Amino acid sequence: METPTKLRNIITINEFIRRQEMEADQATGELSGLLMDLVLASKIVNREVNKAGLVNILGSESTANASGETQMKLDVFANEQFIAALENGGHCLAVASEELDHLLTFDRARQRGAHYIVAMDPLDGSSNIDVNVSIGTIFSVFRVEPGKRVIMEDFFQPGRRMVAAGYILYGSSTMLVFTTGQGVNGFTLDPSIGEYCLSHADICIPEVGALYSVNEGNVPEMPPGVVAYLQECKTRHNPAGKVHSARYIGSLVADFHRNLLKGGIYLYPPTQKDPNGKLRLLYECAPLAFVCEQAGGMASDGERSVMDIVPEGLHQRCPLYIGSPRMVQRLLACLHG
Ligand code: AHM
Repeated sequence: METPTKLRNIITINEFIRRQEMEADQATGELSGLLMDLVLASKIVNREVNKAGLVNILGSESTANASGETQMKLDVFANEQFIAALENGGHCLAVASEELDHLLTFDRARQRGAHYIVAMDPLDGSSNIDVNVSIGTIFSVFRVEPGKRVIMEDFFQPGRRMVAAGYILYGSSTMLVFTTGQGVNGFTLDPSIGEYCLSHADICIPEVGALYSVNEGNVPEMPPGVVAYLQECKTRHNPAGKVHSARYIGSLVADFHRNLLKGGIYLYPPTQKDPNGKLRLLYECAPLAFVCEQAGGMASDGERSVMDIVPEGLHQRCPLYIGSPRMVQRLLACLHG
């Protein structure tokens, strides 16, 4: 008789989140509930991303997002799914999204005395959607007073106050990586059972790597210190002691994820066109900075840790240098040297 497939060693994300919650003092289950709402939405988005080439969901939506860029249909879909899951779950008081000018507040969560708010980029790397290249979702979770009528200023908290952050990478497989401040763990979606299973426990970024990720087309517009650092990457005179490889997908989640696992640095410096860089602080830079720091890495805007920046706007931009700590330190030395 054949032995049935053993379930041993499989830890689903539900189980993991439940265990983490049981270990945390005074856990109410609210954060776990909210994370599970994000998990659910990500599975629905994943389903659509996977069949994006097969259905009439590609192409540009005529509306522009809060930053004036043309939205793709899948961006709109992802935005709606995450918002619906967060509203229906009742654990989230308000959402700020790359796709919305203003924040959205949820009455039911307020009546329940919920105390979390979420900032998200529902589908990052949108220019890659119609060419079948990896894209991602990024989220950050902050706490406010229970049942508060949330206003925009409630989102103006530094990354240090984040209670959870993470991303979903829709790539060759779909992964969810998150932190609640107790290290970083990665889960791979097994489509056959529809569950995220723990695949990358306690992720630690290598101290130094030999990958650098940057849009080198912007070099003529970059600060001289960044240009000097990039020059070093092409020699053996750098912390890795070897010539680096350039790897740039143009999907922040995918570029960050690769560097997190293999060791490397991602750079989006200020340019003449975008003096504050291109990326958004609240729902791109800060959540990845939280994940990166928790994995032993560093994230800086060139002056300070991204985690210390207090936002002044929902869609504020911020230069980003993020990845292996010795590489970010070397970049900062070049910037200030
Ligand atoms: P998007 O919101 O239009 O997708 O822009 C965000 C993306 C990031 O995922 C990526 O790292 C960056 O923009 C790439 O920018 P560029 O094309 O200037 O290199």
